[in-house]
Amino acid sequence: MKNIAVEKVRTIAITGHGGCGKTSIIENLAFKTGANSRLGKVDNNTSMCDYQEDEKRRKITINSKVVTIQHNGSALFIMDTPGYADFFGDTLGALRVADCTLIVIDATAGIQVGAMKTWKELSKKNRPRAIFINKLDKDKANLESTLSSIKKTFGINCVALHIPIGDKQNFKGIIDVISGKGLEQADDTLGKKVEETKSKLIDTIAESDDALLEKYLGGEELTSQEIAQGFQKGIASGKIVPIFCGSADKGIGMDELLDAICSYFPSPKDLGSVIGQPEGEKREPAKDAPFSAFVFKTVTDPFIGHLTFFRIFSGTITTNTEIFNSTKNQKEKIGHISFMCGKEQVSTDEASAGDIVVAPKLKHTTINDTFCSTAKKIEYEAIQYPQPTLSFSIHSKNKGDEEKIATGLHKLSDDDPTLNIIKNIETKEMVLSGLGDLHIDVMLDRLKTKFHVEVDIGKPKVAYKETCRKKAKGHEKHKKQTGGRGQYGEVYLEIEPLEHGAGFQFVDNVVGGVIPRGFLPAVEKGIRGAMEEGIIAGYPVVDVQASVYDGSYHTVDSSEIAFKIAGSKAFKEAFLNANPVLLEPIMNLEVTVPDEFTGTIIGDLNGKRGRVQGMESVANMQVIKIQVPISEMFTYSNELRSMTGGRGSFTLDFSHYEEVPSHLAQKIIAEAKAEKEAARS
Ligand SMILES: Nc1nc2c(ncn2[C@@H]2O[C@H](COP(=O)(O)OP(=O)(O)OP(=O)(O)O)[C@@H](O)[C@H]2O)c(=O)[nH]1
Ligand SMILES: [Mg+2]
Repeated sequence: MKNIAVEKVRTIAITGHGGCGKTSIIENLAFKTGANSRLGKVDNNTSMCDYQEDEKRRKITINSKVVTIQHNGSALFIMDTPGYADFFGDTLGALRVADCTLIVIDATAGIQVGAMKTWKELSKKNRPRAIFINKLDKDKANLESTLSSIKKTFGINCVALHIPIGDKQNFKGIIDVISGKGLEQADDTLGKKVEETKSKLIDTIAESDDALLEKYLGGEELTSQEIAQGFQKGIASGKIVPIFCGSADKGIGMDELLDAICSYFPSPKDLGSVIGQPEGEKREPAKDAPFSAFVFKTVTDPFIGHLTFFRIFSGTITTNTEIFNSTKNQKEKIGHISFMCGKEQVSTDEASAGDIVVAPKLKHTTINDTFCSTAKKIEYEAIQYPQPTLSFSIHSKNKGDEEKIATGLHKLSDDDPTLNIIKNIETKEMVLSGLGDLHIDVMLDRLKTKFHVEVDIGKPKVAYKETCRKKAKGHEKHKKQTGGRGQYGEVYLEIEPLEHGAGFQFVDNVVGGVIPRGFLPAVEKGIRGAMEEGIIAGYPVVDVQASVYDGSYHTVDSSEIAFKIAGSKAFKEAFLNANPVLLEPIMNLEVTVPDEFTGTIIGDLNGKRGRVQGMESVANMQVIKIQVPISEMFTYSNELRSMTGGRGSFTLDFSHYEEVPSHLAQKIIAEAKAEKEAARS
């Protein structure tokens, strides 16, 4: 940001389980710093973040938002993220560009799946994070048990910086153990607690830095400057995770959180140079470095048009400049740039390292693209989005709307990589896949309100996948002579299984020019087409390698289409011989029920092929953690309601793919065949 040094920029994602209070916290921060003139509330639809009609109606965050705040000479780019697993795609985008993530935990519910998920994601690369324990004003709030489960689950390097004065209805303030702010309100007992917490914090700070530890063990006291610097360094390196607390509803702990963000959260400078591709390329987070940025979000809206959100990693950009999209290998003209504040855009003529900005009407850019200067190219690592797990067939309510539906859904999926639309060539059916039924429901709602078309949805379908378990060979000679020019292409190939998640690899093992190089892309296209359509049950094929090792061509009759067909058929033959299997999505299910229902719930889930992973008791409730195939879960909300008289709740979250037991696979394959036959007749 102009006139603000990179050292004073903070880019923060706020994450956590659905309903823990993320949006409410941001509303407080925006109000306290004057970014919003009034205090927005989710409950009465005045939130600046949850501004979309469906967010107001459902009272949840569906898409991430950026709120740009200035406070005491610092620039804060705060990202609100959705807590529901169904919208995790947008959360991943925010995590990718945040320098630090604040994970919010509801003190009445403890650590829930939403918090766990972000933690795991950030742990992969030891990224900086902090924790905020919210809702301390509520009767059921339990700070002590929340703190101990944080230490048990996340580790002892999670240390409290803030401790509350009073609790529940009497919760009235916060003490900052480093600065001692708020201490004047503490009685003796609380004063002792502050001392203990401070000493634990200093122990952790000392342990995170060799030089400090040496001094500390030598019996010397650390100076306040050493404590502050050690704390900041420890957070930046992921060695220390500070814990804050408060109540977004009562506005307690918010000023202290703001101050801590500015004082201790890492700036882009603290995290050092940003690594990209080709190997060895990196950029310094400085305003005068070559420009580079990463696109983590796009929004297409009939009212605001098309906006591209990007985080600048290095350099400075001004309006009306040409930049280079290194992922697409295309130039882009940046006309306007703005900072975002909920839905409001605040134009700027300049933005620089650390900033998150938007640009309208870009022609070639999509999510996951890198921008850089034309003179110095770099490409940053893409966000790995989860695969959709739940699919529905959809049909137009009004005849003739099919084209409009396809266009609308494609536009929605451009902004949401976890939404997939496939038209099944065999059955002519359109299949929409997403991360859960809420995701699909919201998207179909948007199709209606934004694109004015309605669809009927069929039965839920599991997003099965096909793969193979052994090597096998396939051959096809495609030869046709129908009048004039004929068609000729012959392909020999061998397929073999790849590790889970590897996707597809095409290998060219052709020697002696038996298939001219120019025809190999057509062979690959044919194989990819066959994989997309599926072979044993119409589900996409994954994790295989196909190597073409022989074939033949004809100087006159060979064409791309002939090789495409030969490639597709040879692949199908090989796949059928390679011990094909079906894979199904397995979900992490967490069911929270009063103690007395535990036996019933576990019994029921055993019958659903569930595998218990663990149990935890929170107050008088049991949290049962279990892995279960998604195909068993479609009617679970109704079942749980009737088993517990409405006293149970659950969350469902994708875990991994696993092979479908063969007796069930046979049934699925037979059903797919019958469906195909029915579509043909
Ligand atoms: N009593 C109390 N209620 C709170 C507090 N913070 C949030 N709430 C309420 O909890 C509900 C959820 O708050 P949100 O801010 O929408 O939570 P969120 O984490 O943004 O939810 P999602 O975006 O849907 O994941 C709302 O009814 C809030 O008023 C708090 O500190 N105390
Ligand atoms: Mg929210």
